[in-house]
Amino acid sequence: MMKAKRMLVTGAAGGLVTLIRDGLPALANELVLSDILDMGEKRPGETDHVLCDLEDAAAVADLVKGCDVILHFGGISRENTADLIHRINVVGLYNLYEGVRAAGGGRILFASSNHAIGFYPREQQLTPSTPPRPDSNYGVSKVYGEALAQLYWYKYGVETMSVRIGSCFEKPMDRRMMATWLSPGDMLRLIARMIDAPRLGCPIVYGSSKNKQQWWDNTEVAYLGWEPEDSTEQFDGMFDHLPPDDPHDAAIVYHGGGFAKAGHFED
Ligand code: NAI
Ligand code: 15L
Repeated sequence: MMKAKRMLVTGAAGGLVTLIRDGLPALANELVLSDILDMGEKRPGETDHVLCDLEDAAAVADLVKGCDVILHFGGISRENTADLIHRINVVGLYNLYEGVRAAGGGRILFASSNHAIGFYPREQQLTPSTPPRPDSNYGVSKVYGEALAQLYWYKYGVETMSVRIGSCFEKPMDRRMMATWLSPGDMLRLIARMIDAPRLGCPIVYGSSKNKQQWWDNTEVAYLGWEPEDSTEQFDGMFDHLPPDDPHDAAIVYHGGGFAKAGHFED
């Protein structure tokens, strides 16, 4: 397995990176963790911790210098005001891509989200080439990120794997997550495939485990060689005590669940 020479991980104080953190040193010779918040004690295999605000273009440009792999998990991770989402997920992401371009490249994992396609009905199985249909301001920012990734690939040759992550938590927290759950182990194995790929290009990949219910079909990106190994089968029955879902409830009809149902954040 190939290792990154110097891997940067943003959003390192967040929930998702916390879950995979101890698996990251095996993927890189040098590992730099970054966030706007404190990341706690440095653990074995972590080369450096850098506090950095994605809004600070000069600091971001410095941060990405010399990194051949960047796992970009930093940012606003759920619905919020249009202003905050714009500042961090739009301008902050642009700062990151511009930094990478100025530094002469680097392979990026962009943590996109199922909320980029959240307004499709669940009865429709989606593929990576399904056009976006976001369910929130947050989802729109992920569509922007996927588009920025395309621009930087086709115009500047910067490779990105945009992962439309389902629900990456220790375990599913509701019935919907029985379909959307991505195990931390499968996330790590996907990162390893991205580092290993001789030629990555700019794919969109759905991030969910080998769950019984499959809403997303990754056949188009089979060249990555990523096969999820975990499944929510181990949690079967976990939500049986809850009342049955109302099939007409918007939170049940759409892929995006509660994000699709919620009203405008600022009303
Ligand atoms: P999180 O909210 O726990 O972590 C995000 C991190 O970004 C936080 O530690 C936060 O301090 C940092 N951050 C926020 N503003 C920043 C700024 N201005 N500068 C630098 N860092 C800043 O979210 P989580 O769950 O860890 O998600 C990580 C990424 O994956 C996010 O981009 C999220 O949108 C995406 N994602 C996560 C999913 C999941 O199931 N956990 C599902 C789909 C997408
Ligand atoms: C996301 O994009 C969020 O970051 C995460 O907190 C979950 O809400 C997840 O989607 C989901 O859809 O379960």
